[in-house]
Amino acid sequence: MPPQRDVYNPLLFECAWEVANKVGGIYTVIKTKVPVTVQEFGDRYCLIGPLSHAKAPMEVEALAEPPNAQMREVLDEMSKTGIKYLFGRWLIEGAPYVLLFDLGSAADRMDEWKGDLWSVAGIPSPPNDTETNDAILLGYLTTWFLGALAPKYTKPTDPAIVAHFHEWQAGVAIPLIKKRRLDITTIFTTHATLLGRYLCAGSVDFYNNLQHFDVDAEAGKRGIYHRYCIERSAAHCSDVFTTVSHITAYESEHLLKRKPDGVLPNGLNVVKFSAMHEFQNLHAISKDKINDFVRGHFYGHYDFDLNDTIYLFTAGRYEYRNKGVDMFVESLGRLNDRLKAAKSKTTVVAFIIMPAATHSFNVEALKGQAVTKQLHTTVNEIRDRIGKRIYETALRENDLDPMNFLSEEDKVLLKRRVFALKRSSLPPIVTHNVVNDSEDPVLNQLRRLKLFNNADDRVKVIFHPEFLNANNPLLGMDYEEFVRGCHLGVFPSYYEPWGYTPAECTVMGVPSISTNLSGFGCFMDENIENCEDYGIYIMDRRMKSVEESLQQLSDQMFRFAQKTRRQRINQRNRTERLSDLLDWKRMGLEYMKARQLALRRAYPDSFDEDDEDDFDVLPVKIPKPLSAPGSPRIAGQHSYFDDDEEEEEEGLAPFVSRKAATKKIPAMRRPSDDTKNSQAA
Ligand code: G6P
Ligand code: 1S3
Repeated sequence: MPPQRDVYNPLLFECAWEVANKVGGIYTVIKTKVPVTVQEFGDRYCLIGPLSHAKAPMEVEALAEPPNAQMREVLDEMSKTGIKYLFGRWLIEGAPYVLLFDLGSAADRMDEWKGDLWSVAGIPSPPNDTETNDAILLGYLTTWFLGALAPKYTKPTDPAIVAHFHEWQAGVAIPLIKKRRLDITTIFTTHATLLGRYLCAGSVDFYNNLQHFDVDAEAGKRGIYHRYCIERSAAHCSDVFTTVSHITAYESEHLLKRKPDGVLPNGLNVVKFSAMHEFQNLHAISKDKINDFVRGHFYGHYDFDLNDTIYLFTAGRYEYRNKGVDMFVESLGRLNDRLKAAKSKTTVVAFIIMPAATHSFNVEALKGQAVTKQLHTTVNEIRDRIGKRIYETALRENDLDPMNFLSEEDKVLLKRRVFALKRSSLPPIVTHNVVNDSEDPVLNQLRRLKLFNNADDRVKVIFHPEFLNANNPLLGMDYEEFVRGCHLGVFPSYYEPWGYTPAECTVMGVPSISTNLSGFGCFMDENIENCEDYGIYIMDRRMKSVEESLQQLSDQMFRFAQKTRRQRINQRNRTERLSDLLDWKRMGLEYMKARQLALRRAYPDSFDEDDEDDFDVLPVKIPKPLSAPGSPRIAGQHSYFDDDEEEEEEGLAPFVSRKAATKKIPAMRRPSDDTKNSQAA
């Protein structure tokens, strides 16, 4: 008979490599989700991860001991055997408990644990893969901790334990928990598949061949068979297996050979401004800062009107093909041709923010900022001097001759500054000295397309091969500030399980282009009719040829570039109103459902009979949308956990669920960009 536990007040442990340890997107998932999870679990929630001695001191406040006696006892026992850890509060909104294991303190057990992993789960581990070694240490330490904790809760009134693991690096614990039959219910969420990422980065027609890959052989060829085994066993041994989008669910079904039980889309912690126009003001303020940078970067060639300039950008990890940078650059070339042919006065400045290996900033880029800064300072000084002269003269004389106010010295000074603005070269297309300049795919493509920032180019390009931060001497803005100042984010990804970049744009009221191969793009398409009205452009990379997709992308950018300021303002207002859709207050419901399912599978007898009927709407109601009057309404929420036998029988619906298609945010009543009724007017 299955054990009985208090399934209404369980303990929740969430384990990931990126707990208090920023590496990539999973950090954002976990960190932004914490407030809603803490709201639900309070002190019954604890995150588990590896201890990074470099990052943890900035992120975690150490506590003398854990709050409950059971955890204290277990950690004391572990500590006596030499295991080191940091227990404390993660200093983020919600301040959850975190338990970070010092993997080095368990390194002497590595060989024993590797042998055990092979004998209990058949998972091999080569000697020199540090990432896998670390994953094994984290997995064994976590299982040790949870395995010692679980027997301390054995009464039917004791809380059940839910352990939620993210990605293969945290996944080793799952087969161990299963093999050791620990009284813990497990959830595994994968945010991508190892094989999917590798295969897509090559030149494979991935989505049309998903069913046909010889997965073991493909993993072997790429030297990741052992990692693949960890990922696959975590998927198969978990009580509930989930991923972040339908498209990755489809991929997981074929590459990991288990159809996910549910989809847990990524949310954001949406902070609403009290006044609607506030985010528009922030756009204007941030855009001014980008304008300053652009003035400097294009010094000597600053012959375009910033009032008629729009800023496009793409950003993320430098995965040239997976993140669709190849498509972006190619379509910039086409956009340039089209704007020129249309004799457009609009200038497009396109930023590519992706870190590559560099030897710091290049001199030309730095010089541009320096000479314009000098000019600015000189102009301000002269302005002050002229102000004083006018004041003095006006007090004494009736006849003011403005020609007299600029002194000869000031004229000379000004001329010197203006001469410094002359340059023989074109404004650089890259801000840094790239280590592999001649092999860099972005630079090579820009060169091939002759996008050199010539005077007659309507599309100017700036490749910034470093993530942004406010202390950067060139573009001294943090990422959020930069995004707010831009007009359109472009993310034509080929492999993108979710895609936080367009989601972040949306909550900041910045329109974006994503694709129907990204989790975000599919999610928005499922939930909104006429996405484009809301500033959500979705490029078709699934049903169209590469050429057709490129054409569509350059059409979308061209249409956007033709919008008037008023139309852009209207569109931003609509985009921003979609933020409720992406708020964890709503997205978090899917996590609740995953936990409910895990608890029901492990402790079916612990649920009240009456609960059974509620399963379809597990477990709580969708909170009221917070949007301002006139905002789009969320008509319903599709849940992957909805009990739909028909769909179950048919297999996983590829990408878009039939159900979801019927529950969309309605199309705009006024789809045209009518300028008269603008809310921002
Ligand atoms: C915001 C500001 C306006 C400004 C506009 C510029 O809406 O509140 O004052 O005129 O941005 O928009 P644009 O799309 O031209 O950057
Ligand atoms: C993954 O990070 P990535 O950029 O390698 O996880 C993210 C969080 O779930 C997701 O947004 C992204 O699409 C995945 O690819």
